[in-house]
Amino acid sequence: PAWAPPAAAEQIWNEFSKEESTDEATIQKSFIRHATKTLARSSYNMDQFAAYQATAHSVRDHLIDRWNATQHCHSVKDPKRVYYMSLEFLIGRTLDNALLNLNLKDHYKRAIGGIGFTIEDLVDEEVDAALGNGGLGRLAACFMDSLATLDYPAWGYGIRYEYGIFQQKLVDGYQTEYPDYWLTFGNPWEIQRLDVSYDVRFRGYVEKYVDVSGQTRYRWEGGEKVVAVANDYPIPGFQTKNCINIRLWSSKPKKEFDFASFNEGNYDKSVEEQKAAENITSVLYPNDNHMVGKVLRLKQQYFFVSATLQDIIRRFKKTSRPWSEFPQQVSIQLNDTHPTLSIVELQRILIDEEGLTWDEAWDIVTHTYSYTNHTVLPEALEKWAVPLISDLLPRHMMIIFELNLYFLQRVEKLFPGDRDRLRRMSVIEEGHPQYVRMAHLAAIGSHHVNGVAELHSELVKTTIFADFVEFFGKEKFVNVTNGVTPRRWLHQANPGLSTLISEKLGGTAWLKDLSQLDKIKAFADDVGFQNRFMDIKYKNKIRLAEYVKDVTGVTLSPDALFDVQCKRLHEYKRQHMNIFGVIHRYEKLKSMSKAELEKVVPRVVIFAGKAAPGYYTAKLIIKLITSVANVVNADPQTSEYLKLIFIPNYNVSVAEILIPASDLSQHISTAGTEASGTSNMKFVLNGGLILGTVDGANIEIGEEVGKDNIFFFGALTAEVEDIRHHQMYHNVAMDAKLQGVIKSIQSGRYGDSVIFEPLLGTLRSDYYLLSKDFTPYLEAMERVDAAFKNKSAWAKKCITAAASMGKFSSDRSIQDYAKRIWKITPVPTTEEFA
Ligand code: TH1
Repeated sequence: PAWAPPAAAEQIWNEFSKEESTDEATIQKSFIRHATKTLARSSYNMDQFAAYQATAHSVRDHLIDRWNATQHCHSVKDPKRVYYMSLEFLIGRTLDNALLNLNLKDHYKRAIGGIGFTIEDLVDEEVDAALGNGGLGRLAACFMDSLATLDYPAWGYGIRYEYGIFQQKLVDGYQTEYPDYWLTFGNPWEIQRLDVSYDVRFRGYVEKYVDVSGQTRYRWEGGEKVVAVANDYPIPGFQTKNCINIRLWSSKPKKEFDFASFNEGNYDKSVEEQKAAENITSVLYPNDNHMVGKVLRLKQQYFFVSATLQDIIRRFKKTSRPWSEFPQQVSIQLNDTHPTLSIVELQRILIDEEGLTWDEAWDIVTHTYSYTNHTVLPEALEKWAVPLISDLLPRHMMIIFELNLYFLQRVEKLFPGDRDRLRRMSVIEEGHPQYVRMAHLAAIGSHHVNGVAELHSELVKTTIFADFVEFFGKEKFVNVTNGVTPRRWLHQANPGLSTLISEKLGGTAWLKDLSQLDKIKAFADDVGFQNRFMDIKYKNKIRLAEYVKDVTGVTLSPDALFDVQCKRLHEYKRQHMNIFGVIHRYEKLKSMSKAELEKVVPRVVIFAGKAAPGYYTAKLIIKLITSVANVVNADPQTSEYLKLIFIPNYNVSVAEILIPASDLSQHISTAGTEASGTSNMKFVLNGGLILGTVDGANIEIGEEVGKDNIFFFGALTAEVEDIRHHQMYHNVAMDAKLQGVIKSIQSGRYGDSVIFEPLLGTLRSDYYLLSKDFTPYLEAMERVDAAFKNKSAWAKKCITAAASMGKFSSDRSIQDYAKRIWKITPVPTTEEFA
């Protein structure tokens, strides 16, 4: 039984657990209390970082009060909850975001100013929480912000990696990786819960036995155990008391120490086990859109799945409901296939530990889970070797074979004698070794499967899950177009524009209902408004230019067109087409007369992004960009007209500077390869235009902003396969302009061209259609240059486009999920809990 305060003490508890007030003196008192007591500093022993820490601890107190109130409220009301399981949460910094969401920014600005620090400086002291690779991880973070803001009873679950995505530095123009140990100076935003811990088993054996009622049953025994410890990350909603939680697990050894072994003098062996356990949550795998079948990654997945399910089940059991009510209380969303073992683990717990029949259990499982697919690229689809799973999770492997058998029996019944269909649909890919196809498992165990943009959701239905649509019916396969949080990506990253919009719309309500942005369209023709809008852009460009000067030493003119492509390096995203385009532009500039040059639109081309450490071609693209940059930026003949920048170590904080400063951003994936993209939404929301292919969410952005306010080019998804086939079997000459670019590289103009041969070699089979799309790409660029020359018309395009972005709030995405998939409703934290 839980402890309750004696009646006489209740008053004291109520009084002293209230959230602190936010007047200047109280904030200052809180800051100094944390500086002196939490950090053991004093006024003559402070620096900017300590001031950041003291501020963070002070803000954390507010977060925790709201966290407590929200969680208390949700325990009492006990609504259906959604759990968002994700191996990645790319949060970035927290201080500024928390201050804005809690509506405390101005209060802290004044209070901290009075103590002798500037809040903007302190914000810059924080290191990013970079527990994700790119779009998928950032999407999870945006979703958490929206769930909190919309008052949904939701928790995120993930892993507390000690090392986030590696830090990227350039050495001689090559990417080099450094460990991202983000916890060096502690993390004020997490609440370590040493009391919330679970054992997680690996390996061992399966025992068959007959229970008291004569039933044959199985239990998983032996092996080794590690402990999962909870760390809670509060996520405050915007202008609501609601504060939700991301629970991140870290691994600890079960036995602190093997004393017997130690006393025998075998020190090494006794710490080995300890090290192995801690290794599990040590590092984030740095591959985006690519599967690497490492055992440690599989261990991470099961570790996180097991701890999460134990936690969810413990919470469910508190209210003593029958198991049949589990799906009415619990909805679990799988962020890609990474947490798919959760489906098997729940089935195992229900039949092996809770004594349900297979069918009872499977019914519960399939009414609990839903799965988001984020890619159809074959190299990204997870498959695990059967021997690997058998060794690490023997009981799970049995259950996978069993559920596959039942599944294939149902397929056989519906499509008798169709052997090839059984082979295609099986969870097991036959071969030596066999593999488990995680996407099939996820689809079979879920009630809904969704893609992340209209086109992608169609591709999901017609490619990887075509057979599954025929079997389950098309209703199971739905679309939920991605979105981004306007709080971080406009209000926080672009305060100038946010203030202008609030002024025009008469308040900040639009930040919780982005469809209201539409009303800004009325000002698109207003020259006064255009000037203010473009002046904000200009100031953002100056801010970026200062940053670029700082990290690269190159000076940029804010009058140039800022053309940005920042995203993970990947051949399908075609950064090489962009750099080839830059080379083409440079060669052309070199051949121009003075008179011709005067008509040119000055351009700054900016790249940023990390390549997976093992992705050779992607790293070579970086080297090409930096090599060309060295030549271009040092050329006095062209320097007024072209600058080329590679910003190192792209992360959320860099994105917050980069995105609001772009005039044009490139989203130029081969049609059908980029599931959605989410930075495309952020760029347009911040008053930039897109140069893009007819792919992913670009298409829906185009529908919203209108065809005059986006620059589309290139082959369509439906044409891609034919083009590839044609290229393969007919002698198709490479695009002449692209040939010119290759000649330029091979001339040695950008250094020894031998190093680029492997990259140029990819153009022989040209899987990503650079040759086909190159001329259309350059033509689209010319349309951009022409449009940019007319300042007023350009401003109108940007304003109209930004004002059309209402659809792409992650609030809309979350409401889609809540209504159509999760069947949950908002539960606001009411006053009696605050
Ligand atoms: C990305 C998709 O590539 C991108 O188009 C999409 O906007 C984003 O997810 C959010 O939906 C993906 N990231 C990953 C990362 C891993 C594996 C697959 C994908 S798909 C590790």
